[in-house]
Amino acid sequence: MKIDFEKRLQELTEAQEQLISLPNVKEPLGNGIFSRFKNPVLTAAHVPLNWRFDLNPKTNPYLMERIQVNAAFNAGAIKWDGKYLMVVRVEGADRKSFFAIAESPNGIDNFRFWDKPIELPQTEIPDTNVYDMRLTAHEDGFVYGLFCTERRDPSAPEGDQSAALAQCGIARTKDLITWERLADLKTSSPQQRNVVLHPEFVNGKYAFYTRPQDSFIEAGKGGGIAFGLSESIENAKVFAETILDKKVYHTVYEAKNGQGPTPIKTDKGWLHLAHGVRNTAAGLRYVLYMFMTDLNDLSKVTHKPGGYFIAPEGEERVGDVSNVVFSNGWIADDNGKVFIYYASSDTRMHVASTTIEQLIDYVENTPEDGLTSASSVNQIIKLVNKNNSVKVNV
Ligand code: M1P
Repeated sequence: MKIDFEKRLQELTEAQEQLISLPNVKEPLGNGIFSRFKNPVLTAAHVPLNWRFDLNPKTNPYLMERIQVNAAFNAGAIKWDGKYLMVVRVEGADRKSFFAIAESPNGIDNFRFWDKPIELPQTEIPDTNVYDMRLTAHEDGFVYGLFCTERRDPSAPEGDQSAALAQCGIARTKDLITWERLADLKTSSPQQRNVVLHPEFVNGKYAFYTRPQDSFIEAGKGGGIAFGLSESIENAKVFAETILDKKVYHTVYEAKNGQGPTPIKTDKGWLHLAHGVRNTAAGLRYVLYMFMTDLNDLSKVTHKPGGYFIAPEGEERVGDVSNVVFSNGWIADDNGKVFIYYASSDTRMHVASTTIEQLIDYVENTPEDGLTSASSVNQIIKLVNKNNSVKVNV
């Protein structure tokens, strides 16, 4: 049976155009810290049709998807030539992820992919899978993309086809089109994920946030966000990793945590966004939390609100890996606005907006985790008493 090729192509094109150009709107009210937006900013359905379909009726008479895309998530972000860019983790139906840039004029909707995905050069040992790029515009003049490179564990027995080795891959660019691949980061940890490059030199050295981990999934004894320095970026080595934010019993980061995007410099300190993981009967739950580090001592946490900053909500809770929010990209705009790009359930991208001022207020004035129920009650009673002592007109 023949299909009307032209008609189907037109319908597919119109449906995608409608999705991409849908205006995004802020969710009303919110928590005063940030605002969510109604629509995801990027999904697998945003991926260009000519990456997925053979558009020749002779070789694809049914206009089938020849290359299927499973998800678009965990994007790095940067403002570039006045546009808001995400370097998206696009995952095919074959489970392989790759990087592709999507651009928006306003940061909240109309994200369109560039013509082609990024062609990432390989090291001597090819990557099996790459994901979760963090972008850092470094003061040395390059934009660096640090990402997880995953390969099968060469020491795993033949019967074990899921043992993987995760390490930090490093690439750099000056135009976001041509990327130069550098050697993978060397550390003393058997596995590394969620590694981020600090944007400034520290004592003339490159500074890294790392996440030493014992095995592919478990952070184990190495758990926590660490900080370390490297003389060189071309052959980066961090052998002294100081844990600056560790996992802690009965918190939202008790199982593991990881640095999110590159920290943002403010006059009060460096703002950090990170993810925290805890285990539940329903599996791992990933939330986002924040902290601030000292301007002069980057390994010193000066403020850390208790609990989560963003947790999965509504449809965000469902996807390929449910109950997950993850962020590796945010953009601090010139006017003090901040766009936080976060993925839900390893499936799609969302945006939340706030300001530097609000984030500083949040990290400075939210009570720390008191680590016991009694201390949580105490914090509420203190707030009630404070409120009782002032006359509030509502
Ligand atoms: O599936 C949730 C996340 O799991 C990993 O994060 P972490 O290393 O902290 O466990 C990453 O693979 C990430 O891509 C993924 O979103």
